[in-house]
Amino acid sequence: ASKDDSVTLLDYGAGNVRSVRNAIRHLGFQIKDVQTPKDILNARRLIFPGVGAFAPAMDVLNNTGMGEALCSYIQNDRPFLGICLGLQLLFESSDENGPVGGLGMIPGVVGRFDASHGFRVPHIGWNALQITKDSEILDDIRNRHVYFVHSYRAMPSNENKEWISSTCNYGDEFIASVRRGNVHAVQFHPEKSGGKQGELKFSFETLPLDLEFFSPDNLESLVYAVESVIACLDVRTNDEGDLVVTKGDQYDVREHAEQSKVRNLGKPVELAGQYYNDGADEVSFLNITGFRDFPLGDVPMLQVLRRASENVFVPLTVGGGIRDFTDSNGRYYSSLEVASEYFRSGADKISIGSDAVHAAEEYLKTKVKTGKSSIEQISRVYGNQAVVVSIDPRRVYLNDPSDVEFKSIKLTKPGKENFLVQTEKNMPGINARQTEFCHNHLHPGFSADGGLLVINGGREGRPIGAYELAKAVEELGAGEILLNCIDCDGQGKGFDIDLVKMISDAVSIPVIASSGAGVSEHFSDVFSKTNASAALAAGIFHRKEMADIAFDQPLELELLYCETYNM
Ligand code: 1PR
Repeated sequence: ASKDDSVTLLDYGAGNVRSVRNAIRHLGFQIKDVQTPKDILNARRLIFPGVGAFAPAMDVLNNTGMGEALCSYIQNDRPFLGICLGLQLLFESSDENGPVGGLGMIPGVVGRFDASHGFRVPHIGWNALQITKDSEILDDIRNRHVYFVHSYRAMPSNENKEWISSTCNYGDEFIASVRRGNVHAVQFHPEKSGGKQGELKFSFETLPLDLEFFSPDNLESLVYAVESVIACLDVRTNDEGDLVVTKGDQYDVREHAEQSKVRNLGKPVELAGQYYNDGADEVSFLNITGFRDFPLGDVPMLQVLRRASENVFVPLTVGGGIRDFTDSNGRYYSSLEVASEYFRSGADKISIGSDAVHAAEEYLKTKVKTGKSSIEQISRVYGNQAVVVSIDPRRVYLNDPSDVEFKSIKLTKPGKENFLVQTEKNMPGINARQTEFCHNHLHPGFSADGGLLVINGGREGRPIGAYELAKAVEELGAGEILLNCIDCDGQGKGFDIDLVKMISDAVSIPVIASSGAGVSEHFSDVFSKTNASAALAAGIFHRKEMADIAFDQPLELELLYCETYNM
């Protein structure tokens, strides 16, 4: 493609189109933004990376006249690529907060995945396609997996079969891509399907342009796991005022020597790029002091995201400080506004920690969904799949499970090494009442994992169990749970299998196991013994061990993929 070729992008401002922008620019194309419906009609080729939920997207298309322009553009068989919601909107209607009418170009209703098949909803992660029709854009995808993130899907039927170019199986067989003439749309994210399989060449001649988003040179890497390995960067401002990647031991990020300085492991953008190149399936940034600083005031964090998304072509999650906030001038920001800024800066998903605990406590107390919590507000606009809840549980040992009202579990490996009772000394900020609680209930057999949830980076304990919290946030609309474990964090001794099992069995949304990875077996262990969908690690990456182990041992994980996926 020649450099003066341009691509028109329909970005209605609802979310992260940055990754698509970056991928297009990466190829040397210029982007023209749609400002008016006329720009659609005049486009030489149009990309529509629909983001967010169906109803708000249709509202924008209807209210601006862009929907009408889009229909006539497509009816005239002009070069078009829809991505994700950009595919779904072509159908007649969607059940997402609906029924809501769509553009009506393709017969069919977009419905929610049926969780009763035992598959977790949303469908987040890598999957293979069954290609049913020749389509240049799929040429390079034939033998590899691509990245999906969605709760709703369109199903093949007699009425729409002439459109379908590939399907995918996730409990149901659903439409992965459509093609008619010059009109293409895909449910997966080509711009996020890089990573350890090598880069994805997304040939798109009819546009006509060659979207070589990525170029695969290592076919060996096609053998890989459906479970994702996520590299996590805990980010905070150090005492000198620089935004640095840090990493704690059981959430304590200060050096023990060197006058208690915040550990500085490097620059966030550089490290994210490095972990992407090493083959991470996803990258997460957690702004660990976001609870006390206003994240929109934290411009460097937004810049980190913007810059990271220029070179990282796998999903990016960002967390820290997502809550309603009033700044020093009295200006009120809703959690939705805070999240929107993160999405605009390059996040594909946002992660809520402390505020989710408050929302769950309120919900468990009143049993009323007010629609006002951050989880509800953000998932309504951006979809459940964009909302991760990060849980920070700390073990509490019990004499008897009936000592607490929370669900507790019997440890599979009780023993001396498990008596990691936190005291105020090694866990600053846990208040006296809770410390006493731990001592009084110390017993070898039982652990109420997450009997106390902590918020504000471990500085405040809350009396709610990890199990109760997970169930509540699922009901409120979270699409994924990031399950940390303070006791295991930074220890390198393996994930808390008992905890991960309890939570991943309790909910039907995907659970990311986090904290404790030290060697590659820890990943296969957590995938084989629990229903975790992904595993997140930090220290192992920082110690530069990861590139040599988990990513380069796909075969072991492939077996797990067969076992767990072909249920
Ligand atoms: O509460 O919405 O502002 O979000 C704050 C976020 O920051 C939460 O997701 C919370 O988990 C996180 N956080 C707060 N304080 C710390 C800390 O370390 N002092 N870090 C912290 C959480 C946990 C994982 C870590 C894994 C894997 N870090 O992200 O990376 O435990 O580590 P490992 O593989 O080295 O064992 P809010």
